[in-house]
Amino acid sequence: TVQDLVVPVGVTLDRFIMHSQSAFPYATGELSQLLRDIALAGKIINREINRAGLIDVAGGNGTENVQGEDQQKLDIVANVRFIRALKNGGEVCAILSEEEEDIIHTGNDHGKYVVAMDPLDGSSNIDVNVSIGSIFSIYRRVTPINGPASMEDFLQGGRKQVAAGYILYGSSTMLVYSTGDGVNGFTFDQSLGEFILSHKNIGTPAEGKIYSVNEGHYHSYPPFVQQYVAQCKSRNFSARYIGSLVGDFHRNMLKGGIYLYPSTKKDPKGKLRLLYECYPLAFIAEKSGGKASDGFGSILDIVPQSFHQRSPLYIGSAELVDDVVKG
Ligand code: AHM
Ligand code: MG
Repeated sequence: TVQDLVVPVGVTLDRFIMHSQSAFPYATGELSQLLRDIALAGKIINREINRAGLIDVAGGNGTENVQGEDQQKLDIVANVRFIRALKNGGEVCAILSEEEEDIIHTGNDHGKYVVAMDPLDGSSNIDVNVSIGSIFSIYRRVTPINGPASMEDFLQGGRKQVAAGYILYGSSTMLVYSTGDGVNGFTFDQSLGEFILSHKNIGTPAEGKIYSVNEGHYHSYPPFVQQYVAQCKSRNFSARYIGSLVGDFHRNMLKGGIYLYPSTKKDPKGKLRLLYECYPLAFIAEKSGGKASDGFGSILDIVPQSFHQRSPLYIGSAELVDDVVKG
């Protein structure tokens, strides 16, 4: 398996992917190429984010950037960059994005994969220089090759993901992903322009002392969540909430903790989107030894109905998620 390979910390993402592929003698390399395309999109978005504060400054000379494109908000920029990287890569026949109502056909009808993504998550943090992330979820298509992809390719359910992950634009930029066999994290080395394996085979602590929830909405949460939050306080947990799912999830995965986005009176089904926020992070959580629940069962077992459907999310260290769900 991938985890049995002797790949030392410090190798580049490309080398890691090459090694991983050699562990599966029949792998054709298309998924590997797709992961490289996503890494490329991450690098490009990282570059845009890094000079985000200067966009208005540069915009003073006109409304177009150097490529002659209109200056746009970062989430739109990220969406365009992601789609372009996946189109050019050739492995993906269709994309579902938080930014667009319908699926986007890439024109690569021979592509074997579809990708659901949130190109830039953490909207309240985008314009204020706080951590944000990109999230992606990959399926092997079920519709016949050489024809157009359709809805059923995206509504296969969380257990059918062949790979999922995220890019965190934080104090450093990281790509974290799993192809189903362990979770690995790569830190972007700006000077080399490469993602470097820095967090090998990540395992989530079974317990933890951090809880991440928007407590401003406390009075609008269901009673079992209110009780759990009260329990966190009586156990002297630390409250940590960035308001960027990727950042909050990543911290809790490494340190031990739980992230909660319950149903509220305003959003009875929760706020987060099942296909490109909950599923991919639930996949990473489970593959790193953690759990993800909607309050009833595993997020990955929810049968999807529509592209942009929402779900409550309780995710992180296994024992903490169990505590919420047991009530
Ligand atoms: P977005 O897709 O509009 O960015 O919303 C998702 C984000 C998550 O990253 C974050 O955890 C959550 O919304 C924060 O919501 P709230 O401001 O209600 O606490
Ligand atoms: Mg989002």
